[in-house]
Amino acid sequence: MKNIHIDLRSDTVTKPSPKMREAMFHAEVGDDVYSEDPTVNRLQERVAELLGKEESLFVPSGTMSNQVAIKTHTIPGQEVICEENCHIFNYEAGGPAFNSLVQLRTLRGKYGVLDVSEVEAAIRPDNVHVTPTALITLENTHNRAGGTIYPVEKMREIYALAYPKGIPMHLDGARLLNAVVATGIFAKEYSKYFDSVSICFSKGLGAPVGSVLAGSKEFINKARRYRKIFGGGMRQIGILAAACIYALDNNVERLAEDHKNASRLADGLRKLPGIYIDMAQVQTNMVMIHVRHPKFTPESLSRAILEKGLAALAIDSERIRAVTHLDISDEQIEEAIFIFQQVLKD
Ligand code: TLP
Repeated sequence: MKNIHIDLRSDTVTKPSPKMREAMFHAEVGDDVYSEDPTVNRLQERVAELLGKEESLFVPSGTMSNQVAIKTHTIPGQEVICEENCHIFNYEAGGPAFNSLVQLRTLRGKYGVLDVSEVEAAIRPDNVHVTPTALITLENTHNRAGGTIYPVEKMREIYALAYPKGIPMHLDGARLLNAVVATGIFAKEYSKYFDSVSICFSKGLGAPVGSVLAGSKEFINKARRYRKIFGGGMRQIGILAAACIYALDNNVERLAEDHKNASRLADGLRKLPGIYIDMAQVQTNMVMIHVRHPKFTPESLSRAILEKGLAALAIDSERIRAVTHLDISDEQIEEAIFIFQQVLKD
């Protein structure tokens, strides 16, 4: 690995701060498989309250959270509707097929947002030939769409369609708190349209590990069993939950700084030759950098900036993704713009 000086590959690269580590050091612990870890219980109560759900469950990762949710909502042979660029479809290693024996029905969204009429058309009729629709999943903020915010009224429309048909909804809210901070809309307001909601602490919130899945008491009871089957029943993990509680207390409001940094980065880069940035997409802590340069592809440009200590991921044949987070300062954003300038000039 090159010497990375500015790491914009993801907000997952954040490292626990000394104060977060101190909170972890002092955490009270117990055996969480027996539901006896007081710090985990405290975190779960707080997240359930934050999301307006009866209960919640600590899991090791966002992937496990989504996978446990899909397993809990479905039975083999069913279909899950999702947006074609969502994390569940693109980055969970085929988990829905592997773990739950379900197929995904992907729909194309705009900025990750689905049109309710397309969702309606995708819901299967009651017919022996077709795969029953068991679940609809949405993502907020939407990662591959560039950290875009899912408008709450669009969620409400899909809920109004799904609820009377008895189709549950799951929200991959890995970065839901980015949307909350950017819009001022309460987390509960987003999550009330969903039967289950997953949030992550290991992204912009800066914890080393941890996601929480929230839902009804009945849903969480069932999910707890699947978490155990998936190998996610852990023991004295109050030390991890303490990092998440610290993040809730200290690292939520400051997400606004990451959003400001992403805007600044986008604004600095969009003026460079061979670079296109859709500014409407820059809503939270990500910048999708379209490379339209005679000399560079996303891959070769990301290699060239890495030579100068700046890391960002080429995510497809058109784009580099840059993600701002709590380990990136204002000065580093200016430096990142400068590095792009230099490389594109050379
Ligand atoms: N996203 C990671 C990579 O997996 C792509 C990243 O660098 O952005 N939901 C969403 C929306 C996510 O962006 C991620 C992680 C997850 C779920 C999974 O979380 P983890 O990595 O904890 O399994």
